[in-house]
Amino acid sequence: MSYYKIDNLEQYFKHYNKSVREPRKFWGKIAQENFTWYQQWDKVVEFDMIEADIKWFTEAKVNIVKNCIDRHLAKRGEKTAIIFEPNDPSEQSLHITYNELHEKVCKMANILRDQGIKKGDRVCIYLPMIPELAIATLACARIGAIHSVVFAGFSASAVASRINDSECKMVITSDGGYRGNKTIDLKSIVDEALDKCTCVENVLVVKRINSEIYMKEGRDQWLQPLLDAASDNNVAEIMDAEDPLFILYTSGSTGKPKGMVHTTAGYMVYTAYTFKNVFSYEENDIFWCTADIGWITGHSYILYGPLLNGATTVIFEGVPSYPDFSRFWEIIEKHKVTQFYTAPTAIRALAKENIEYVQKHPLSSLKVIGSVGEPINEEAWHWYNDHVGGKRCPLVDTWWQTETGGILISPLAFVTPTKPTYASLPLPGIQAVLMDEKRNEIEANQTIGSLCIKFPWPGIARTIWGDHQRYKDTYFSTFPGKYFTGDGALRDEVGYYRITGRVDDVVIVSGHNLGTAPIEDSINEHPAVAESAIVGFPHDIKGNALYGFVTLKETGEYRVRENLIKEINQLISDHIGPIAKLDKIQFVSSLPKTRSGKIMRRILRKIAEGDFDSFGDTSTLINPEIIDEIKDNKV
Ligand code: 7RM
Repeated sequence: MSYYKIDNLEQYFKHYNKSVREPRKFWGKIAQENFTWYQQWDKVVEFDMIEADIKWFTEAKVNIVKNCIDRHLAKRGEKTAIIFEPNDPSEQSLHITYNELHEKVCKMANILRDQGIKKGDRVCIYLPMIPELAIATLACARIGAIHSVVFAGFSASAVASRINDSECKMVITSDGGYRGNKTIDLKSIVDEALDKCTCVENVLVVKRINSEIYMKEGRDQWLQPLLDAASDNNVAEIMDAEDPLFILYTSGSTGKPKGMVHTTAGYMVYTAYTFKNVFSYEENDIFWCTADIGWITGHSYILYGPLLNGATTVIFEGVPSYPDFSRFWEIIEKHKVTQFYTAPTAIRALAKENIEYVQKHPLSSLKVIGSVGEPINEEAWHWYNDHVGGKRCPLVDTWWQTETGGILISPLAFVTPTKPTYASLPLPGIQAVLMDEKRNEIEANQTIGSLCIKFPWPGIARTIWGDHQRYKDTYFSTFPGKYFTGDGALRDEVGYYRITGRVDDVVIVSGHNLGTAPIEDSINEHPAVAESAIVGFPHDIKGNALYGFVTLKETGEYRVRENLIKEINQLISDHIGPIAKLDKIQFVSSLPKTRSGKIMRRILRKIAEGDFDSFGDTSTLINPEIIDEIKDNKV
């Protein structure tokens, strides 16, 4: 019997139970039967959940790109691997076959080696959603270089800190990119970032928008001439199962972004398995995930998961609103997309527009629709289910994190009955538990708790780049011996999970996880600002938006509030990116603080949400009188 594909609910429970009772047999069999290995593993899993040491498939030798591309060539060489849909619908879309992808990745891999990139070196990829982004990423993995893809919306200082943290030797970027009716000047952002970096030796530049750009002598090279001269004959690097595959930065509640490290074999097995089952993938399906490859969702479900299964995956360069709000629906119709995977923020934005945008496109090719990134509210769930899924496609609400590598809790299409706003049941191998404030496991259903996972799964991130202690502290110390997700969840009477949101100080704005601390840090740089506290509040389109409470220094110079608000948002844009700009700013005379000097964000959150009913226990405040002032002047 194969464990790779689950066909019905009864089988799900069978596989789930097997995965708990005999995890080694379960994952060993899946790994053995569905991938190409140079050498078998010694042990399926070894772990210490106190020290946060986790290893899967030790001693095994493998290359993930051989599994994504080469092994499909005999059977699927002429099959489309990637459909590229450009920003502008009048530009031709591209169909890249597995044979062509192989050739392109091999050439790119040879260029990287020629430029001195070796196994274990870090390469920063800062590209728009064009085929070269996929090709560069896979080329790194082919030669064992660790890719660090940075989303092309990040500012120069955010790029610089990511490059420096992992000491990247190379940056791969483009002259620019198209996004709706705008162009973005990626190369100049890289130039500015590199003023603050000494580790980068080479910059390779893809031509996309044909803009005039600065090329630094001895550092920057156009990619095309190198590709023209490159051989397509490339021998993949033989990797250890636990060699790092990539670093992907995610914001935390405090301090600098965390460089989550994913390793080769476990990530490969887990993304392939979850892709296959959650989306019920079958040969000849056309899979479209609208995320950017710069996020984990794009890594796992645009690139690795689909390609490992020999699927056809869509890469879309543009935005849902350009040239108009029918763009997504037009693409589904045009390419006969069978699985469509997007975020609640996009659904809410599109649901606000005229229903004709969606109605004028037959979406009959669709079989499965998916959601990811934040809790999907009931209204959005029904709109998506009724108008996009036509009430006939299962809607899979997939809960997971950058740290988890792949989907952990989700319905399996055509297997798990769906329930609005519920991510439903944990996948096989995922031992989810809810914990109460006393750190005890909650046995009963119909309760809310902190969501933890008590046994490792193959896709879990292994460490934070350069800071294993922080990894341990962040994920394994709150509930010793368990992986703490940072999310709260409710479990219903049949064991379905509903994710309620972050229990720490991260706000999800339009699906982007934003740590409030770094935003506060950048505001506080303004000469007029004394202190600030940022919280999220519910927003129709973005899911959450940011509300900043700011105290000013008593210099009396900054009387023009409008200018101050602009300057504050500019600082945020420069440091983090425009996505982190504040929707509301309120100047206050002081912030509610506890005796130990901690800002009581709980109260600010309530005020920002407009909930003045009860502020809970305020006895530890040194300045309780401030609550009324803040409340009365809410913006
Ligand atoms: C994949 C991704 C992770 C955080 C996570 C949650 C929230 C993600 C859902 C969700 C409710 C969902 N990685 N989240 N998916 N909340 N329902 N289906 O988003 O690292 O960027 O974010 O996102 O809070 O902890 S991420």
